[in-house]
Formats: sequence, C-alpha cells, structure tokens
Amino acid sequence: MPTIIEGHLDAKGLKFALLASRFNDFVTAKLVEGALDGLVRHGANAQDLTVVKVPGSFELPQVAAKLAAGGKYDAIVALGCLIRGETPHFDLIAVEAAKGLAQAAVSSGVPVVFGVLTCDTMEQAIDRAGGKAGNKGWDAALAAIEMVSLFRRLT
Ligand code: DLZ
Repeated sequence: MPTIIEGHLDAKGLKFALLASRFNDFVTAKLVEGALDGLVRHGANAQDLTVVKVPGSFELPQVAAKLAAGGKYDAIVALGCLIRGETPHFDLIAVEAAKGLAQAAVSSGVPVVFGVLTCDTMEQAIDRAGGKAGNKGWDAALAAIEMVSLFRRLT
C-alpha cells in the first residue's frame, strides 16, 4: 500500500489573510465574497479572516511577502483580475504576479494561493467570479485550507 499524504478541508481555528486587488474591483469583490464564504463554510471563524486591499495585481506579491513574513496568518489567499483586452501589459503583470506569489510562499514557508483571474474578456471574468463557471475565490480559499493542513502533515 502506498503512503498517501494529503491535506484536509477543515479551517477551524485557522487564520487567513485575503489580498484583493482594487483594479477591476467589480470582479475582485465577488472573489473576496466567494473566498470568505468558502473559508467560513469550512469552519473558519469570521474574526480570524482579514481582507487587505492592494491597488492592482502587480502589488499582490509585495504585500503577500510582507504578511507571510509577519507570521500572523496560516495562509494567504491572493485575489485579482487581469483582462487581456483591457491591459496592454497583461502578460507582464500576470507573470510577475504568479512568480512573485510563488516566491513569497516558497521563501516564507507560508502557503500563498493564486486566485488571480487571467481572462480575455470581462464576461469571462464575471463567469468565474460567481457566474456560470463558479467562483475562483471559493476555489482559492479551499486550496489555502488544504495547503495549511498538508504542511502540518509534512512537518
Ligand atoms: C495598470 C493596470 C492595468 C492596465 N490593468 C490591470 C488589470 O487588468 N488588473 C490588475 O489587477 N491591475 C491592473 N493594472 C494595475 C497594476 O496591477 C498595478 O497596480 C499598477 O501598474 C501600479 O503598479
């Protein structure tokens, strides 16, 4: 029989920081809503959840790194929305956000999850922020819970 190590989805007693980009706030507010709902429905206490707003997705890694280094949170959920058609430097910001968030996680040892939508159109973004394609904020929140649990099982 193989040994399988995996995280569970119990957020009881865990502290989370949600980072949300103000850029495309119409979408990111829905992602925050979905993430908060996902955390609370999996046992988190609302008082243990902090939402931090940043100007745009480019700033997510900087704040994620600072919060992770502060040691107050079990995991960080980064939420943003990039829309290709409206952002000439879409690819640049998307790559920097992804790389920077991964770097913040690896260097701190605190799980940082990627809840940044990278869409071609606003319609696609709305679909993924509580529309017909679900809510990626919720998905990111569950990934964060799972990662905290997994890290605890690995140490
Ligand atoms: C400048 C900019 C543009 C054009 N588009 C987006 C976007 O679609 N999504 C997003 O989250 N942020 C965007 N930004 C803002 C940058 O992320 C950043 O906040 C600014 O360049 C200031 O550093």
